[in-house]
Amino acid sequence: MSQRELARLLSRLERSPEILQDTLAALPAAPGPVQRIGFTGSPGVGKSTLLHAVIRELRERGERVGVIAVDPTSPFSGGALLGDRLRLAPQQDDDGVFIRSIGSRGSLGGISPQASVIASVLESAGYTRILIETVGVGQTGYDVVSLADTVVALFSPEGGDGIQLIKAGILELGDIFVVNKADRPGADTLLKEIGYSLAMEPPPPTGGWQRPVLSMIASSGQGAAELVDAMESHGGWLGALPGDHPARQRRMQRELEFTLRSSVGALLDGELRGLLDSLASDVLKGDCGRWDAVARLKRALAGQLARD
Ligand SMILES: Nc1nc2c(ncn2[C@@H]2O[C@H](COP(=O)(O)OP(=O)(O)O)[C@@H](O)[C@H]2O)c(=O)[nH]1
Ligand SMILES: [Mg+2]
Repeated sequence: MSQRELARLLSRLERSPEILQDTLAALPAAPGPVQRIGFTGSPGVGKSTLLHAVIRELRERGERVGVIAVDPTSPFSGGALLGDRLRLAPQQDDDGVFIRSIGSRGSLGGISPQASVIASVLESAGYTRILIETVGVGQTGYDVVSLADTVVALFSPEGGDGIQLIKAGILELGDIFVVNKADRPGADTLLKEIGYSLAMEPPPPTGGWQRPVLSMIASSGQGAAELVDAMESHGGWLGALPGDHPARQRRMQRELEFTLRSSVGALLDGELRGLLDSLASDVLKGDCGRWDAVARLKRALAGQLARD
């Protein structure tokens, strides 16, 4: 499938969700092993810059790369400024790189389901590495990372990230940790802090993977090869595990859970919004009890979910 055909197929799926199931079921299986890699970190930490360096490295290694950008401020996103377009230009001309961005809500029943659909389509079309850029934990990007086989968590000495680390739950989520902007003061300290925090944590229940903490200067590409090495190692480690290994079970369970949560959230924001609003008024007017309102919402939700 050419890039243009791919883009057209994805747009058609976004416009006509009713053809989704059949279209996905009819897609040929991915021709070989694929890996979904999620990149998460606060805005400004350098995710987009780092992705460019990673794309370049993966292309040099012969991989075909799909990019799904969820961060609305990302230069990959639609409506990018001219400067960003220029920055992206060489890679946009490359047939081995396909970039798709998702608006802040996602048009296929939420961001996660939409990202999941795009990833499946790209994998079927022979893209072997799917990079997912999202904003930091606690924002919309969090659940999207749960689609990833490998999670790269980014930090920078500029962000004051050190203290936030543990609260954010990212220690549990990340498979590879990157301190970006190693050219800035404080990078070494942050690197050590993350190392200590990981060492203090009880080992993750999934075990067996030593989570590396890498330092990088995304803007110059320094450290990109080491990061891609780590990504490949993690993919290899995960791929070699049996399907019933806890690490794979947890990943799949997380993906299914967040995809469902995302679908429900999208329904509450979309089709069920009107009902929600009118029930709220009814409760306030005393026409309906709150638990009755919740019960009616649940029934409507179940109906909508069954129709999807
Ligand atoms: N000094 C320095 N600046 C960087 C580095 N990586 C990215 N930046 C800059 O940090 C800013 C935010 O980068 P961006 O990739 O858009 O971050 P995102 O919001 O996480 O996607 C940009 O001005 C980049 O040029 C780095 O390694 N060192
Ligand atoms: Mg970005």
